[in-house]
Amino acid sequence: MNASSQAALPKRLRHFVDGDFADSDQTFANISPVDGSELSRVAEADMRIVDAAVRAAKRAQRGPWGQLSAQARADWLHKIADGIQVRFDDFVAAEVADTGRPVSQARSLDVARGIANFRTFADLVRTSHSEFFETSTSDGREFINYVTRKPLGVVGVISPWNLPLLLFSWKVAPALAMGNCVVAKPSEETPTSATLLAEVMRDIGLPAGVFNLIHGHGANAAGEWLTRHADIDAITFTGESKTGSAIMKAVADGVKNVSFELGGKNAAVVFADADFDQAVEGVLRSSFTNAGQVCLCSERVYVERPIFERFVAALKEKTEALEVGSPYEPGTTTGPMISQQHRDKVLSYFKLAVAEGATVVTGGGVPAFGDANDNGAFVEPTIWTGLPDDARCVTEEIFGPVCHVAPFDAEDEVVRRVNDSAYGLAASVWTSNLQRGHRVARQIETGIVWLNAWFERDLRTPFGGTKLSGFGREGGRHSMDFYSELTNVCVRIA
Ligand code: NAD
Ligand code: 6OD
Repeated sequence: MNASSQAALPKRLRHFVDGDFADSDQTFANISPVDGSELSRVAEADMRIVDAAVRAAKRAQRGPWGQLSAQARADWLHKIADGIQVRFDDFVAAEVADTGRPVSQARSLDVARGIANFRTFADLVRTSHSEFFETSTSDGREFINYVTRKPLGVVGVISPWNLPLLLFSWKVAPALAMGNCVVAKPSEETPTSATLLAEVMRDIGLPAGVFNLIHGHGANAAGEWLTRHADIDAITFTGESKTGSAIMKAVADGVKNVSFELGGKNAAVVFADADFDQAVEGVLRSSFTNAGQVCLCSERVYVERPIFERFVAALKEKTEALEVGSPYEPGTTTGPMISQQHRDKVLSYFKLAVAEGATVVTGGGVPAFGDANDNGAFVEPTIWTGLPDDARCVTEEIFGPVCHVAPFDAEDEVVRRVNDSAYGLAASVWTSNLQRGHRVARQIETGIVWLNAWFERDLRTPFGGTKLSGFGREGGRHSMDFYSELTNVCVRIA
């Protein structure tokens, strides 16, 4: 894949409402984070478009989609997955162009997971079963109780830029599988793969109104208007914790269902008995995958003191071997920040770390290329040591290719330090002592703990966070629970 693969991507990105593409007079630029060029113009939804999308979704939900059997909905989800598979390379080109991530990552993670999300929820809904109870009373009457699932209605999906198709489809797929219709807004930074998905929906003939796409910004724009729309029955959101808080306020009056996957300040813990090379490789991945722009990335690394110096030296060597640059250059491992604005935020933490007293082990600056990539949003992968636990760089989510490595002396001490965080999304623990691994994992206050692993996903498991990292769980039956209402039917039989 090279820069010319972008040529096949649409230059005007439009909404998809009631089965048709719809434009807006107002547009905004979709800017390449690789070289600052304009990739496309994107329609900016006004209130009228948001309203039309919600009304179309409601009609479809009360009409054809709401009448379909679970089996028929599952068949549609497989058709969507097939449609993505057919245009696999276009989706890869979209993710690479919008985000600058390596092609290999877009292929093996982003687009592969987009397909898997639709197939997994198709199979789950097809094979799902319900609860059933036989009930007898003391005066001899008998009943059966069973539980049936109904769709929520119209679900608003709002997603971020860091794993565009993966996170968008992670919510659209189960919402549709459970019989809801959807109005979905991708991040304004990464609008292309969602537009291709709308093309797939059109091309496979998905009934009009079942899937609606609106483009636009968040606060006081399409995102917020979606959350405030009276006919939206639930909001499922992935993004920053402070946006989650704003959405929670916006939906409060309507008492709408919400599911939130929010920010993190995740820890990696390396015990001295860990397989050293595996732990270094694991922390390299968990800190620098997607240039640190994965909500699960570890920005806090705690290493048991006997191996601390050796670990920092090994991590430094591997970090300096990362190839930062354009995804269109062979060998690139690490792309840019999503935007100049986000790069400014990350660079402000690079400056703050020094002011807070950090030792910069490696990185801390901006790479120079001597070509158009100097207009991109690149930063150097960075490692710090020497900060106190209450430094802002150790407590606040940065969302860039950066980690702070600190020594620890005892198991209970490191558990306390890991848990001393406003966030609770994920952690990874590296040890060859399995008893300790289980013991520590059970004490960590996060939604997921990986033992000798990182970002390995089984889509049937609950995914979500505690504290500022979120509200509710999605994945497997947890998604089925969120995207449906349960009704108990109680039948007198004797
Ligand atoms: P963001 O919160 O700025 O934006 C996410 C989406 O919300 C965008 O589509 C945006 O337009 C919209 N939005 C913004 N303000 C809104 C408002 N007031 N009302 C309605 N919609 C609004 O997040 P981001 O910068 O795109 O993504 C990065 C953040 O997402 C990081 O904090 C990261 O940790 C988090 N994240 C969490 C998970 C998870 O699973 N927990 C996954 C990925 C990213
Ligand atoms: O793997 C997932 O299902 C998921 N929601 C990952 C989130 C990654 C955050 O950037």
